[in-house]
Amino acid sequence: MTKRHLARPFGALAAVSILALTAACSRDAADTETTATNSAATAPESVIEDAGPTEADAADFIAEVEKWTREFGEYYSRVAWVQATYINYDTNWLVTKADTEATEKGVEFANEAKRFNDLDLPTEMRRKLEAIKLGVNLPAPSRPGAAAELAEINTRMGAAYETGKIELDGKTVPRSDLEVMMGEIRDPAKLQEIWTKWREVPVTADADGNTIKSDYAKMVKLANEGARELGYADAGAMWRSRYDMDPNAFAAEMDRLWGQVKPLYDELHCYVRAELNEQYGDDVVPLDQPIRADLLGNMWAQTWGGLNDLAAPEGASPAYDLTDQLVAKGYDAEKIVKTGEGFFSSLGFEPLPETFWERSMITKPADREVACHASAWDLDWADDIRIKMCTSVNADDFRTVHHELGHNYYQRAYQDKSVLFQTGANGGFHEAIGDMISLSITPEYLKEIGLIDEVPDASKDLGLLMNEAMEGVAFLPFGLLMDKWRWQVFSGELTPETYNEGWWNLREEYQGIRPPADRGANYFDPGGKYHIPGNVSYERYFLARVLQFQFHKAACDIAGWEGPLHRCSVYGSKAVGARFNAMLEMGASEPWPEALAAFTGSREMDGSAMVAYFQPLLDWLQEQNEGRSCGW
Ligand code: X8Z
Ligand code: ZN
Repeated sequence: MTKRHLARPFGALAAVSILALTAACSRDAADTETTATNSAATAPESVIEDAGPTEADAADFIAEVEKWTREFGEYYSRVAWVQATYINYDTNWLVTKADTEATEKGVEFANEAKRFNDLDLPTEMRRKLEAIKLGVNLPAPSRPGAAAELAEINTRMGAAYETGKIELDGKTVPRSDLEVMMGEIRDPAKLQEIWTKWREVPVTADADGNTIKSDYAKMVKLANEGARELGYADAGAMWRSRYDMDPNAFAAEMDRLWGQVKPLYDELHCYVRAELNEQYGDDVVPLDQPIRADLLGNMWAQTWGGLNDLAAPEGASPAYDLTDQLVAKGYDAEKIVKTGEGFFSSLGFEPLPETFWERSMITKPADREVACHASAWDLDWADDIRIKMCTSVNADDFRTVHHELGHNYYQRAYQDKSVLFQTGANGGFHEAIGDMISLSITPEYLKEIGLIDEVPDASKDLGLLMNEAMEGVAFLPFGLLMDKWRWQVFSGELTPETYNEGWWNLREEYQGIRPPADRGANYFDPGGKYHIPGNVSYERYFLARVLQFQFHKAACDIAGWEGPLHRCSVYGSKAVGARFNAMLEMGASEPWPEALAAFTGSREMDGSAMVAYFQPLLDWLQEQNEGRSCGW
């Protein structure tokens, strides 16, 4: 698995990780205790026995880690890129090997960083040492062979997820097609069939008898052992430690934010359940039960845009369908990406480099297995930025392209920082950049770029807000529970026997949904979501949903917008671009509240901008739901 600082695809295949990467030049674990840094060897103090490490030792150590990270990180990223865009025996072998080395080195450095725990150091050095300690996404124990075992498991899980075959009506159907079908089909039996088949993959054994489920349990054991060696309670606590605050305080912060936005979700759930009840009747959608997960227009019921037609407030449909418009105006995948680039250019960002267009994978190749889950990459800590997507011409992918480009522009903005700081202020920031831009894709903007011919008037506002809510509001509890589940797994509260039960308990409690049929303990339904076998933490997306609206509001204020937030587009605002860039170029060099303040003036993540954005819809939903018995 990967190092946070190593390879840096955002949202990429498991093996690779997310943040930036790891550490420095080589030495194996056994040497760590005895090998002094260069300065220790030359500085007079270091010859005195028992003298503790000095600031100069720490500086040398950090420089070593930075150098190794820069060099190995680029190598690792290129190996990971080749594997993600051409999955086969050999590329899996290569990525496993690189991953093993990255983990071994990262763990070694993380352990070594602890030597400086008691030294009084300048803030920036202390921050770099903390980054080194947290640099491994999933730490392996340092005993020989453990990193290789963990890397093998993770490569196998990731590849099994991406290449798992699903047959429908006697034909193997590409996974991305199945995802689209979940938003289009309205036959409950067919939906249930696709939903169920998708979830056979995590429990289907390979030739050696491994399943995603059995591998997941092995991964948990190893990663926990590794995390404990590094001084964390478990791997979940390690993941929660990346937020410049105590891991328990971070969990409480997530709950606080959820409390702010939950009223939006509760009203939306109540309304959508009633609409589904009208469509399918009491037997399929009883009004006092959680909603059947396969009916919500999405493979994971995480966003509900597939049901926009069904949810549209009467008389307030936006009068255009972005998917239809993209098709009607002859867009292809590349033109969608060009359009996204155009938005960033309008804010004053430099155009994407030529190499982006030469090296990105924008559509699904016909002749090989690839990891279709969208991701954005920075391969050389500089300008070799790319996206990897199996783009379809539809509104969903229009949004996802902006999301991915947000990662790329962030990566480019902080490229002059130390490699240890070349990541988001926190994980939520990285996911929120392109999403903030998406909120500026208003009808006015679409007209300006020629995608629609007429701007719907204010009588369509509720329809526009509803579409946005089916995306952003619907997502909130899913964004929250993914890692609640993982935290329970890593802490041992859930075991392989209770993985699935624990999953559905959370799905019911937070989302108010239920499986279409009983799911026994033998299933592993969380494994049907990319980020679980991929070991990509998910709290970042929940935070991004909140930050996205907070950023949007700040941007609209900077642009001097005075109308309703959902009609604000900051397209073309150089003032917004400049302030935005001030936050982006900081990377993780300062605690995230400083970055947040640089753009928004606030030092707290805050759900109130999201609530303000949706206020007119919330009022309307409350009226609609009057007399209904909401909840489950
Ligand atoms: O995984 C992603 C991105 C890559 S970072 C496409 N997202 C989450 C998901 O698909 O589940 C974006 C929204 C949530
Ligand atoms: Zn992302």
